[in-house]
Amino acid sequence: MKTENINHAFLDDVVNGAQEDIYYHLGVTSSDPILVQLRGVKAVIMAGSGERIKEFAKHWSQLNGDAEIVEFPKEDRFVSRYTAGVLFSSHGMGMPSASIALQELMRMVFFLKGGDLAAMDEVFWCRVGTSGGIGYPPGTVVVSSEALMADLKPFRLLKGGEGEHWFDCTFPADTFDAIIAANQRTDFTVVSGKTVATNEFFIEQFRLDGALCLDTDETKQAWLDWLDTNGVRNIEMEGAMIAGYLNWWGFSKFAMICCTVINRLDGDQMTSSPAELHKFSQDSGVALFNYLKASLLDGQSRPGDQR
Ligand code: R2B
Ligand code: URA
Repeated sequence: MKTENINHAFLDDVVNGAQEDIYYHLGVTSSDPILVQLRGVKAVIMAGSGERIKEFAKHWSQLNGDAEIVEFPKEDRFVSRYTAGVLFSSHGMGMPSASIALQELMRMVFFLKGGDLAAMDEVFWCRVGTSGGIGYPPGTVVVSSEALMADLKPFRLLKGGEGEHWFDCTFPADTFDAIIAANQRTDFTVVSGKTVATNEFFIEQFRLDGALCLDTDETKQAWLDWLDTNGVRNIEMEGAMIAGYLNWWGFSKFAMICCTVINRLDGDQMTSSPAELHKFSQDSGVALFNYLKASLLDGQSRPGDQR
């Protein structure tokens, strides 16, 4: 862990009880009794939708002998559940929304682990989501090796008038390799590659079907070709920030697993049926749970198992 990048000035007082931390958007505080049950957290799983989080928690509970599911009381911003060592939380859509969820989850993990950096570094983080693929049929699962912004540069934030703060957006290779190894026998294709994370679904993804359109077939194709040539396999809206923040604290195990719901070389609109979309979305969950089973359920693990 990179202790110099952790906000000890605020967080150490939360651990020693001098300061209560209010995880406002998650709807709990560091003195909330429900957090006592979360101290054994081994993994934090994020997904865009709250419904997905509820399904994931139910599934992980079932795989763990119907372990108790702790429900966070507030659900109007994010939905969070904890069961059998895994904290599941939704993050909404886009980097601004997801950054709020992630910062509160990072603060919470610091508190839950009592500021013990070695214990924190044991925690696995993962976003599971959807994406637009480049050159792969819908339903392909992409495990990200690196995430970049729409200009193929890493995630950065504005620092007022002083310029920008840049982040390292690589994903740890050991982790994405282990996820792929745990998914050798699936009925869907799993690949690794770079991901572009945009701040906009239409304009920044060069769609021609937005209410606002700044592009033509030619400029869109040129952008997609440029991404393809640079090893980008899919496009979504959170990965660069997530990798950037987790690298900033120095976590060593984190990943992003996204199914593709469209091949952007074929079009902009989602033409897959609801049943197909459901299967795609289930498959990224299967890929996650195959890894969680292999890494957390020790002797009982059966990598490659399907749900
Ligand atoms: C993928 O899908 C969402 C947009 O439809 C967005 O949250 C993302 O990253
Ligand atoms: N999510 C995105 O951000 N883009 C897509 O094309 C599909 C899902």
